[in-house]
Amino acid sequence: MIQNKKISLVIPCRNEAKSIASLLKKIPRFIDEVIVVDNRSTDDTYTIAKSYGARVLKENRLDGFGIGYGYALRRGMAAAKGDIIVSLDGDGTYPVNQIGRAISFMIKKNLSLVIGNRFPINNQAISFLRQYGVWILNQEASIFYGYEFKDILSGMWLINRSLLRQLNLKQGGWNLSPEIKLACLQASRKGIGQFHIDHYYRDFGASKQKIWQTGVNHLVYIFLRWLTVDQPLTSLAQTWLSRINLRLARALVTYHSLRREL
Ligand SMILES: Nc1nc2c(ncn2[C@@H]2O[C@H](COP(=O)(O)OP(=O)(O)OP(=O)(O)O)[C@@H](O)[C@H]2O)c(=O)[nH]1
Ligand SMILES: [Mg+2]
Repeated sequence: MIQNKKISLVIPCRNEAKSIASLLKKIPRFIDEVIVVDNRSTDDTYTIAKSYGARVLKENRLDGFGIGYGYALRRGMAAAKGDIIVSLDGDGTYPVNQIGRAISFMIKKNLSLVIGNRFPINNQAISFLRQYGVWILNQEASIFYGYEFKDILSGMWLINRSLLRQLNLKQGGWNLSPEIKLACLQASRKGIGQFHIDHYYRDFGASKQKIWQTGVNHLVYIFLRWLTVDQPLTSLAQTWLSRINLRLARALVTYHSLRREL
């Protein structure tokens, strides 16, 4: 609990048996609830997380690329009871010890979403290629959405539960990460803040990331989302279409009533 706000932490995990214990040991006391969402792990992630007192949910769904990151996060966030829901990866690369400061920042500025921003990076914990990829996606999102994203792919964010309930999140794979930020932006532009965080090397376990595949997938997702969901012209076109339909319907009714009068 911080300033009367209940805090939930949601951690998506797949085969993180080697890192989850050291992460769970570091969870600060003000976190009221820890939810680990395990997605088809073949190692001891489930048992270890449970033994450290986390509530562990099992999620089986995977997207077309065999990733269940988004499904797991959506499941965990939906189950969370906190007023503020914090999410971060289970591989120990995000700073558990900076959650408290990020929450204070969120409350003080009255924000609904805080994105943990890893850039400029304080060490070389992310390869140059990945940093450049994130930069390109930041630029893309900023051009289309008019908001200067610093880290559109950050795996750490804090969200107000009432804002979360308004979002219609659909992504099951890696795209949940840009989706949640863009959906929040559309719902509450003034309610978004970015908070600089540290980022660490992955100590154990293999990366599940296929960076070229994921990168292109994000690039296409951001553009298509803008074009088909968020772009103002889309809603304008919908309004015009419904007006045209209405007029066509009226024309038919008038035609029939005039014919009857003849
Ligand atoms: N529940 C669930 N979690 C996943 C899945 N894939 C990855 N994760 C978790 O999502 C978080 C981020 O995955 P990572 O593999 O660290 O991806 P990354 O941070 O982009 O890349 P690396 O740190 O280099 O591996 C970690 O906690 C993973 O365990 C999945 O299919 N289901
Ligand atoms: Mg990672």
